[in-house]
Amino acid sequence: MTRLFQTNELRKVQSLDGSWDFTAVAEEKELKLEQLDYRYKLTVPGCWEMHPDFLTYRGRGAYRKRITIKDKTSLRFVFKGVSHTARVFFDGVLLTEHYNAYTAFDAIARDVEPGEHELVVVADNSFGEFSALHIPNDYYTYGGINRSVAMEEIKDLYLERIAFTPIWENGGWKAHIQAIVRQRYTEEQNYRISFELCGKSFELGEPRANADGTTCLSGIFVFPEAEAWSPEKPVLYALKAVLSVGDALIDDLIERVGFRVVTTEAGKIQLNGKDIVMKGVNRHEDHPMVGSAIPLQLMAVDADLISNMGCNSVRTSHYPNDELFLDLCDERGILVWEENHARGLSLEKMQNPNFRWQCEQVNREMVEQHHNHPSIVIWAILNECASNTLEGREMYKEQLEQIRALDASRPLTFASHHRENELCFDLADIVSFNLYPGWYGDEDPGELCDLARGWADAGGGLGKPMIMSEFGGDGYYGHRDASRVRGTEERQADIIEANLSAYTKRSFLSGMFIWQYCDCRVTEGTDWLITRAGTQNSKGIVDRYRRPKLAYATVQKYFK
Ligand code: ADA
Repeated sequence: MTRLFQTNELRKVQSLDGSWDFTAVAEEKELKLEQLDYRYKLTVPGCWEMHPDFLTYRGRGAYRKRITIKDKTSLRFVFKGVSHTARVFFDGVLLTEHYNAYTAFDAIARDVEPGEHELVVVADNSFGEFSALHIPNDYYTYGGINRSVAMEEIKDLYLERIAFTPIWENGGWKAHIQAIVRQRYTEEQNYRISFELCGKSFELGEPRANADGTTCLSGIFVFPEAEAWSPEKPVLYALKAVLSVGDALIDDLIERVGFRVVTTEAGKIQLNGKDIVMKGVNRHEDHPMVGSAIPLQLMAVDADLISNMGCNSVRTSHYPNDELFLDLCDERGILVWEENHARGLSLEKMQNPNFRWQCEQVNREMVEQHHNHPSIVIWAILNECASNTLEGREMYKEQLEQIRALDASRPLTFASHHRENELCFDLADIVSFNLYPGWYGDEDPGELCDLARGWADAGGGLGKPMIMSEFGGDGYYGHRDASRVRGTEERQADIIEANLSAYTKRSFLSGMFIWQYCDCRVTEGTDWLITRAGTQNSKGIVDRYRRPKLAYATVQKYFK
């Protein structure tokens, strides 16, 4: 299942989730698909680390699915996430390659004859020079097809995407609606797209094809009947688009949208004109039994626990999330800070020749693919990277400008740990600090937060909203001790108490995100970060199995 709502009524869509054939692919071997011996069955979505033979396997793995086609057609395979590099073959022919576990991509096979065919996905989760973003880190890069796969039947002309941007003007709702159409041949085509939204029907203007086969049609429409989306009342609407040529209906696409606007003014963040304070947690997609391939049921458990703690927000640290989770947030009115994929990259790591294109791609895919989620109120980039250097600043600038050009309707930020040495506050709309008073230092959280406001004001962030994007401390589940020493649940609860009591009193804060929602697996290694006890980051308010620690009640006390 890829979404929580029906995405098409006309286009034929079939889920390819289920059981796939699998084999590891030896590193030294040149890839010869026909020689692979698929000895295993793995589930898709899934991570191969969940199989007893691949618990810590890092390398390549091939997944195979046999597909039977009745009538000649063109097939579009949509992969919501393959970790971390994918090569997709159809009947032995390479269709596409994609890097990054956390964004979707497609692969198209044209004019497929009736009969049996073979889809093979070679996934690779190895670390090395090629991979600038997936590196040994304080979370785990699993291997496999970790999100859903769908197979669609498409025509020569099809709707690739719809972008919906709500506008509040003169006391009423409007929306800027864009349709991106792909066509196989670049000659001019006569077609039209009719839309339905909020009981209103409308059409988009004259199509003109670009050389690459895409056309973007756009218009602004008013919706007098629309009700606003808000955390208190998350009203969602189906936006239906149908593409036709003459009388023939060719293709369709349904999106789910909400009317809301996000602004930043006078040092605060506003949702529909009202100041908000984001009270949330940082969440990794991780669980001992499924790795990063979190099923819907477990996502709902996460959303329930997050809400039950009293949170109104979640930060998708440190990568774009599975859309099913974003769909849940849309439905439940949970505010989302979504960020691109990067954690703690030094300047040297940012100088990897693949860093820029890999960031450009993940930024574009994140913003285009998740544009219509009303729950996403902030886009962010590059958690704790080299924003304290001039060369790093250039890359922050480039990426923030790229995102702003793709979507100017949401404020931008990045989480910084550089304190008074931060050089990029002027580039963002919101200033955000990762500080760990009580854990990595013994400062008083309130005094440190006031100092941080000063660093922001002096460093280009004057008049901008401020968020404490990370704070917390380790607490090993079940390790309780009256001494309240570091690592006990008691000490963790004390740290959370001290931080929340300071931040909830400070009216200049527009948000606070606890590090972190659940404990997560980290890469095993000898670097200081990844020598963490139990090979896990234990700052979760719940443990990896979602069992609440003592700090859970502390969070409720402040957030509920
Ligand atoms: C950083 C980082 C997190 C996590 C945290 C910690 O601030 O952004 O990913 O590693 O520290 O637990 O130390």
